[in-house]
Amino acid sequence: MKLIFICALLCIISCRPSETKDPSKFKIKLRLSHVFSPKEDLTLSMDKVAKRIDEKTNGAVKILTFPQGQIATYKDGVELVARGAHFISVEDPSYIGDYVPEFTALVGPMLYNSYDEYTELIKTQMVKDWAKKLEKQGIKILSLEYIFGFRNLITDKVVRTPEDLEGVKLRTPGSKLFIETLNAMGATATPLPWGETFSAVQQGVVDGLEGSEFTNISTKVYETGKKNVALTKHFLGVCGVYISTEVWAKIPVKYQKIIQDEFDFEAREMINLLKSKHSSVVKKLESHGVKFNEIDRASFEKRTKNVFESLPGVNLQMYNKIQNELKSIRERI
Ligand code: X3X
Repeated sequence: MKLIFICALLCIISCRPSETKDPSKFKIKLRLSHVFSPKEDLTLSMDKVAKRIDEKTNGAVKILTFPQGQIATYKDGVELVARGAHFISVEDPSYIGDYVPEFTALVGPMLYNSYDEYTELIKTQMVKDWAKKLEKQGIKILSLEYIFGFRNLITDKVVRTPEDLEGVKLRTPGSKLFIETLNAMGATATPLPWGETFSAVQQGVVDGLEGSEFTNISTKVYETGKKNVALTKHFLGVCGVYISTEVWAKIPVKYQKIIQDEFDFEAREMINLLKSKHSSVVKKLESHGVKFNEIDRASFEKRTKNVFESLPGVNLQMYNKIQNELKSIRERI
């Protein structure tokens, strides 16, 4: 908590924009925070976006990137945004779901079969309307598209059914959505920040974790000895990018456009990159001894559907709306 307040104070004191909307006089510094490691694509993407925005605004908009949870992340990062700090939070959409629960439903369990289904869904009027609701709570979405792969279970034992997860402790991020989902799948969810995950796995505090192949390869999860990956694809690993509506309103339109365009452009680049390298990443993981197995999908789907009823503010109506949209998306893509 202390860290959040120091960070908020720093943001308020040192990052005040010049009180002008004249682009030639305007300057702003924004801190961008996430938990990803230096070699992960998301980290590289955020650094590229920050650099290009700096160049294209001739230094007027400086985005200072803080990877690896150096400053506020997860729920705390989103809270800073909602409070109007000069801060950009890059997190799973379930954290903005604390403000508009539809966003938790949007990234609920076992919804998507491909990245494209999700990227088409977020273009719908339904999701645009949710974003407007979120703006009323002080949070503007700059992107919902920073995909980092489907999240699968990574354990010692081979997992095929919910019964195989009985008594298995799995690390998850602290989002209620993740905790409820992993419990519904049959495991015992153990919420921990990413920074504590490796030691928890190595010391046997947890029996495994869940994450994408891209997380596995870039952060060397395979070195923990957890070499069985059950292809549950229970979540699409995705981060949104969030900024305070108040801070956004202070930025001249000319610079807003540059910022928006750069985040949009890089998200598309990252998706294309991930699609093109997924099979080689899988092969590389296999060369490190990682084994992948299919699961009894119907059993996991049956269990996780209840999550759409058990989370605060989330309901089956939202699930059905999403499924309806997905049905028409699947017909046309
Ligand atoms: O809100 C951001 C994501 O949920 C982060 O997921 P997490 O904590 O499992 O971290 C994934 C890693 O790839 C970070 O290095």
